[in-house]
Amino acid sequence: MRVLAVGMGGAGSRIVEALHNFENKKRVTRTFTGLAVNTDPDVLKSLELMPEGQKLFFPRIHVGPDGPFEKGPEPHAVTEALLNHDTGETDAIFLICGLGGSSIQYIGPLIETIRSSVIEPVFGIFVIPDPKYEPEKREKAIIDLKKVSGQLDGIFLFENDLITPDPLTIKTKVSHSGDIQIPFLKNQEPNIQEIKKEEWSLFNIEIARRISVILRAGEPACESGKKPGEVVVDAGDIINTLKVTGLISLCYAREQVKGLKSGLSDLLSSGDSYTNDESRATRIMNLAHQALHQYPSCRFNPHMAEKALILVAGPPRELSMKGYMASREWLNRLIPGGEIRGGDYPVPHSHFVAVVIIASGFPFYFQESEE
Ligand SMILES: Nc1nc2c(ncn2[C@@H]2O[C@H](COP(=O)(O)OP(=O)(O)OP(=O)(O)O)[C@@H](O)[C@H]2O)c(=O)[nH]1
Ligand SMILES: [Mg+2]
Repeated sequence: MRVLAVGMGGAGSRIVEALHNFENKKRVTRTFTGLAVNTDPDVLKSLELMPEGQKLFFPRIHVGPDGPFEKGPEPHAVTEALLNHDTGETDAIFLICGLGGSSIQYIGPLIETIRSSVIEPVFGIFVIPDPKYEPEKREKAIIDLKKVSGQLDGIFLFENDLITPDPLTIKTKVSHSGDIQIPFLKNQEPNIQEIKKEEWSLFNIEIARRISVILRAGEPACESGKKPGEVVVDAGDIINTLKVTGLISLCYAREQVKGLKSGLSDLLSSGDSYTNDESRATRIMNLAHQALHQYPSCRFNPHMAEKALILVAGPPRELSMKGYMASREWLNRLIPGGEIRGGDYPVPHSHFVAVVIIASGFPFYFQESEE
């Protein structure tokens, strides 16, 4: 599935960079091209791995005949820059932004301009501030969300207080950069000042990991030279799941495949699995439960979701049709809307089995209690 994206503001720009890095690392067909748009030149400068041509700076304050006035990114200029990257194969546009900050105000006019130029669906990927660190920003975030929700085809929500950096990512980061502070993993009073570049980057890696896997799974296998799954998920399945009036939670759990070491996977690729079919199926069921109940990207009540898509990814010999079918049936019972899609996504050299569940079409839980 091919996506063009605009990341607006601090969070948006950094998440676009994280997605850009995933895309480059995986070296498959291009699924993601993003622009980082900002009124703060320092944020753009900090995106070391993004190509300069994909960073757009707009001054916040302009000076007119009647004196200085505030004006953010110019929607037509952003749309034009975005469409310069359109290869004619774009399936959707993603707009990425942290709610509660100042950049979300520029998203409304941008959506209108993009919609007047393209027919592809436009989805939001929005971050909600952690209430422990930024209670006021979170309140503003909810107001922001209500303002833009009617304009988009669907909104992925990532609540920062639910994001748990993967222990393996932390290990790698620590070994590369020495001693890093991770306040949210320690029992200490949270302090926004302490969430600095390294910590945001761990959050953004988790967001990018989840988005990136659904984009790659929605790409025809023949294009990347891989074998397709038994039940193929295509871009249409993903887009139909994302097109909802309510919100979208991207739930994700993964487990490292034991006994696999680098290089060994190639030798074993035609061999047997380390586990029997029963335990492979059980592992997938467990991961599906964990994804939905422990690792959703935002809080939601599954009984209020309208649609879902379940994707089982990993080395082919570790996947199990039995596990996939059982998980899908479980999801079907749980989600009364009953519009369930799914499939498997073989990733031959992966060291992980992962289950991704996209649950969509539910109201934000504040609305349930407040309205
Ligand atoms: N996950 C994640 N969240 C972030 C990141 N940066 C900021 N946030 C959150 O997003 C909210 C909005 O922050 P920014 O995106 O920096 O805000 P902005 O739109 O640039 O506006 P300003 O407040 O004027 O800088 C913050 O309150 C944080 O909770 C990031 O890199 N990753
Ligand atoms: Mg900013």
